[in-house]
Amino acid sequence: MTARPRVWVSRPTFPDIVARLDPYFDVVAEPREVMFSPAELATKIADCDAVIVGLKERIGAAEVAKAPRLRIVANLGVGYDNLDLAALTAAGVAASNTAGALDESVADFTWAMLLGAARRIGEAERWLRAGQWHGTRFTDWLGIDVRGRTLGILGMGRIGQAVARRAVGFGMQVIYHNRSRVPQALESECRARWVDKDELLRTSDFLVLALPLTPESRHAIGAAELARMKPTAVLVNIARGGIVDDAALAEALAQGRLAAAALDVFEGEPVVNPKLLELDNVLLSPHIASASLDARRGMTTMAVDNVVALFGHGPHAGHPPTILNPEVLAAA
Ligand code: 8YV
Repeated sequence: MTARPRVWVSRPTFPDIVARLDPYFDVVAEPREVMFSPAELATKIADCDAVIVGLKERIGAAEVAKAPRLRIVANLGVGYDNLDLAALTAAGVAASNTAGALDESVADFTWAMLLGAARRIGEAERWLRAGQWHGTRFTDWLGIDVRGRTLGILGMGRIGQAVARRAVGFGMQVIYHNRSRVPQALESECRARWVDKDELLRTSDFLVLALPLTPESRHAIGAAELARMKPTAVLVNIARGGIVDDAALAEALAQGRLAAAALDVFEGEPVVNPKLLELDNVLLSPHIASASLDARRGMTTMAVDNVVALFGHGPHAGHPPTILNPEVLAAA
């Protein structure tokens, strides 16, 4: 009897969804959240035909060289800066992400953070819990309204678009910067206008970052960009740590050159720049924008679907739904 293909799942997800692999594969699912060293990771994937991994697992040329049977890396996330896609493609290994499974949930969370920063919710809650509420004056806790203001979006992919759609209900104008323009119907639906990056920085009252981390987008918002923003503006990063120069941001916030920030992602996370932690005008969350039950279950389903389909099973047999390097399938 030929051995069944082997799948490694790098973190505990939803056992009922992962169980859909059982009819076709031998599955090894990690019972605990573990941060694997590169050597441990290489050992884990060495004899696998497929792996389902998260952003903490960095897979590139060195790892695939040690995994001769590997056919697919299914990433539990829409961003895939943890994968060296060129190296995977060169080795004939397919890669998939979870585009479409989390966009709406991340967009909801983006608005929670944007409004939370604008209306100082984190700061007010800390103050209340510290037992400092002995009364408030009429002019205490003044925040910033969103209505009538301009929302800027850097990176108008699926998440950026979902954020833009919600802006209509808040009565905002939307401007965006992206390599390519979105379809005109969507621009009209969201009253969105393409602008160059300079106009985006200078005009936005709220600037949401929704672009992938690539060598080109690293520090897309650094000291020079922050200096071009309005001192009354609020910056929201739900994209990736590294897109913002966190040290430059902390300085701008401390000096009142930017009104506030809301950050779900950080350079070097889970370590957060201590200067950010000292500031009241920044709302912080631990990279949880996709952490709704529906989104995380949807992401797991999508990763499983990609693996099952690549091996010719299930409803998408032969056509994994969210492959990042389809040229690998064409060559197979
Ligand atoms: C993570 C994310 O995948 O989709 C992405 O790119 O950053 C998140 O959804 C999630 O935090 C699990 O690591």
